[in-house]
Formats: sequence, C-alpha cells, structure tokens
Amino acid sequence: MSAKVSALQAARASYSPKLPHVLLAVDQTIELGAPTAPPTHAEDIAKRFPETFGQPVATVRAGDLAGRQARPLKVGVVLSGGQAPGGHNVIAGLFDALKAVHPDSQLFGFLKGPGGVIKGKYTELTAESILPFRNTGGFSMIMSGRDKIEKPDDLEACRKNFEAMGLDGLAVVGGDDSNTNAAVLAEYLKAKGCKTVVVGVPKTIDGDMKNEQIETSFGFDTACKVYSELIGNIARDATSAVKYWHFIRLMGRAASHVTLECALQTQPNLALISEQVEADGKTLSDVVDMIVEAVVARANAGRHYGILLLPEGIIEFMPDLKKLIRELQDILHSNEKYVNGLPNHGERVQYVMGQLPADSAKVYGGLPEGVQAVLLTCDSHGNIPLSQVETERLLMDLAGDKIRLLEEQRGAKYKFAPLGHFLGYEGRCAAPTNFDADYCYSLGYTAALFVRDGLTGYTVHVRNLMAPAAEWQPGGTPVTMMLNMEQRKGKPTPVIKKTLVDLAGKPLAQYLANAAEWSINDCFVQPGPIQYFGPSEVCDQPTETLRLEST
Ligand code: FBP
Repeated sequence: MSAKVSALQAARASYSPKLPHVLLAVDQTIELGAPTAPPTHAEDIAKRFPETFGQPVATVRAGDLAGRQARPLKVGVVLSGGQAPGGHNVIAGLFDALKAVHPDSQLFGFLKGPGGVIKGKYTELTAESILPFRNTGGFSMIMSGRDKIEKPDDLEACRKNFEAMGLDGLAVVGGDDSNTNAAVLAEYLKAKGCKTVVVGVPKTIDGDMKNEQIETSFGFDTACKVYSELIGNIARDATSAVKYWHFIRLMGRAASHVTLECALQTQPNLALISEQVEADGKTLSDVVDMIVEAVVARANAGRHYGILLLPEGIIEFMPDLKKLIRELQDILHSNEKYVNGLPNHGERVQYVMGQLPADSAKVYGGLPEGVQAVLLTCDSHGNIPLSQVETERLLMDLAGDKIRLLEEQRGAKYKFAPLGHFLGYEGRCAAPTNFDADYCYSLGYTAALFVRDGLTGYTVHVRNLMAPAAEWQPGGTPVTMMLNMEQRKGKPTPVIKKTLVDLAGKPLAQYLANAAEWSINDCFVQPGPIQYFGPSEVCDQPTETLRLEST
C-alpha cells in the first residue's frame, strides 16, 4: 500500500532543483588554491591535525571527460543534529552525482545520526527509495541523532565499519559541531591509512554556520519563512483583537539570526537580539525594563497589544544569567550523577544553590521552577537544551510584575495581557523553499565530487547565492581553516566558530534603523506562506539576511 501524500507533495515531487552551470557540465574538475591556516591558534591546531592541516580552498570548475577513469564509488551519508529543510535534497544530489560519476556507484544511509555510523547501522539508498523524499522536508529518510563521533573507541569503530563496507567516502550533514567531528574523523582515518574520505555539508536552521566561505547554512531560509508566516498571522490577530501582547520565542540555540531575519520580514514592535543585549551588558532586569518601556509607550498611544520576538538563546547572553549558566555547567560537569540522583527538585535546587556564589544563587533562586530544572540538564555536546527554557513566559511574568507596580505608582491602566508562543519545531521539517531545495541539491552534488577526488576534511560550500542558481559557485573549505580553540567540558578544544549576529553588520543596522518606528506604530508585514509555484519574485526571494550581507 503506498503512503498517502498531499496534493502539494505530489506536485512538488516533480520539481527539478536548479543546478549551477558548473555542475551541469559533462564533467567537473576541482581546482586547489594556496595552503590555508585558521585565523588563530594555528600551531596548536596544526599539531592536532597533522594529516589534514593547511589544505587549500577547493573550487569546482566545469571540465570534460577527457582522460577521466571513472570507477564506481561506495559512499555513506549521515544526517546529524537538528532537522533542517533540504536534508533529503542533499542526499538526492549526492546520489545523482554518484550515479553520474559511475552508474554502479552505491550510496548508504547511516541510520539515526552519527550513532548509526559508530554501530554500523545503515541501509542502501536506491533511486526508488529516494524518489518519495525528493524536495520534502524532514530527515525521515534515514533519521538523525545527536551522538558524537569523538572518543577513540568510536573513531576506531567507524574505521572498522568503513573498511568492512569498502567505503570511499562519508558525507556528514551537520552544523558546526558535526563538521568539527567530521574533520576529527577525517584526520583519524587518514592517519590510519584508511581510504575513506570525510566531507561535511553545512546544515542548521540557526544560520550560525557561515563565514567568508560559507554564505549560509541550509534550512535557515525555509525555517525563517515558516516562522515569519506565523508571526505575520499573529500580528494580524493582534491588530484585530487589540488586546494581547504576543511574546514569540524563536529557535536558534545561540545566535539570533532567526529572530533578526524574522524581524526584518515581519516588522514587530520589539525584537530582542542576544548579541546586542550582551554588548550592552543588559541583565535580566534591564531586558524586562526595555519590554516594559515598549508596552507602556504603546499603551499611552492607545495600543494595548503588540508583537515581541526573542531568540531562544537570549538568557545565555545576559551577563548575570550567563555567569550562572557557566557556573551550573561546571557544577554539573563534576557532579552530574549526584545532582540528578537527588530525589526531588527542591533538594537539587538546595544543593546547587549551596555550591553557587551568592550573587548567582540569588539569580537562580529567583527563577521559576521549570527554568531551574532545565538549567540542570546538559546534552552530550555540553549544551543546555535551551529550546526547553520558556524564556517568553519568564519575561511575560517579570514584565507583568513591573507593569503592575507602575500601575499602582502612577494610578494608570496599561491593560497588559501577554500570550506566549514558541516557534521552533514547526519550521524545522517544512518542505524546503525553492532556494533550499536547489541549494541542498547542489551541496550534495558537490560532496560527491569531493569524494570522487579523494578530498578529505572539507566542508563543501556553494557561493554567489544572490545570483541565479545557474551562476552559483560550488567548492569546499578545509575544516582546519575554520577551527578555533574553545573551552569544552573544561578543556581547550578545536571547534568551528559559530558566527553570531554581527553588531556592525547590515541586517542588524537595518533593524536598528527602523526599531523606534516599528515599536510605537503598527508596521507589521504579513509575508504569507511559502510559495513553490508562481512568479519568481514570490517564490525565489532570498532571506533579508543573505540579501543585506551580499550588498
Ligand atoms: P542544529 O544546531 O543541530 O542544527 O540544531 C538546531 C536546533 O534546531 C536549535 O535551533 C535548537 O535549539 C535545537 O536544535 C533543538 O534541539 P533538539 O532537536 O535536540 O530538540
């Protein structure tokens, strides 16, 4: 029995992603530039990556088949971390390119993320099995996971699996952490004389895996458009009901790119940008004051409603909470079992407060129970699951308290009725926009060429994204060039640097130039749902972030 699909899904299945001219040529060559180095800690990183350090940036060029001895390739693919629209098209592009290299090439999908690579759990992906997933959202074709391939035993288990499978390459589709781990695996395999190369593909809806070489991570475009549609609808509800303040928290673990992009698309009354909050040294109480000021100003203008956007990671950027989180992570790092073994929340809080310095204990003690509990959990990357911290409710409560106080002091009525929303999982598995469908397909296609040419320790990229897809430029960045030393679990560790919102960048400047007007007036924009068919100005708009960063 075939699974039921929607009319849109059926129509979308026949969409052919647009490919750059370079990838449409009969063949491609990969041109290598000059040796590279990371901007800092080059010596330390060189010692940790003796086999792959300093590799050149690689650019894909159109070529011809003259002299190419094609052989079938065996390649694995793994989806790592949070879902992002377009992952299935990476796999489709990879598959089609491998078949173009040689019709007997094979692609294997490792199941449930990097854990599947370690355990050797995979399935062969065929034209028939991939077909229903082309241009669809989600990672359900082979699923994802957040395991890390980093312990010596795990690296060795992977090597054994690859040797047994005869794999020529592995494509790791993931964010900054996963691409870092891909480089560690590439280094390990090369040092062991294993032929399997490892190539990363930049994925994350958070938009923070970008740099001089990588213009954007895939999934950001679609996710922001889904959230912006919903924010626009909520804003229209706000101007219809004229009685609610909507506090909308948006996904994006650390950086505020998603919030900033959605603000540029929808023009809310207030968008909190974590990076700005940090630069201004604003504490939790200062942020609450900013909100109260906006609510009161609008109420004085007769508008007892509004739209506020906030990024899920904001609490890590307020100096008082940032310090608290760091101290909690240290406590958990050495005592996690003990803390989690305590019988109830009250005892855990009491224990932790006893370990914290007085100022942080006071901040922690003043947080709602739910927030306290989430702050006591860490994932395997050492991250607190911020998507579970209901920051919008925390801010609604604290702003409500301050507004009530002001009402008493001033004898005024501000009629503050807040409603909280969290937009996260709603956008991560949406059907990719034309942009993400095309971009991902090209990324997958490029990854196959890197495996064909035996290039390892690279993250592939596709550049010149503001131009029509035909003019896009595929290539790859050596991961060691993007590494940076950071403290992870108490140890200096090489990791790809997350790119936060640039305080001097054009997207933030654009928001700030309009913030005062958007705050007091109703300037909301309703972008509407993603369009897959129709005029290009409706279907192929890039994100404002990409547009502004490219000018
Ligand atoms: P990646 O960094 O792995 O792409 O994940 C991004 C993200 O969607 C964040 O925005 C969010 O904080 C997190 O995943 C949620 O994690 P989980 O999927 O484990 O709930």
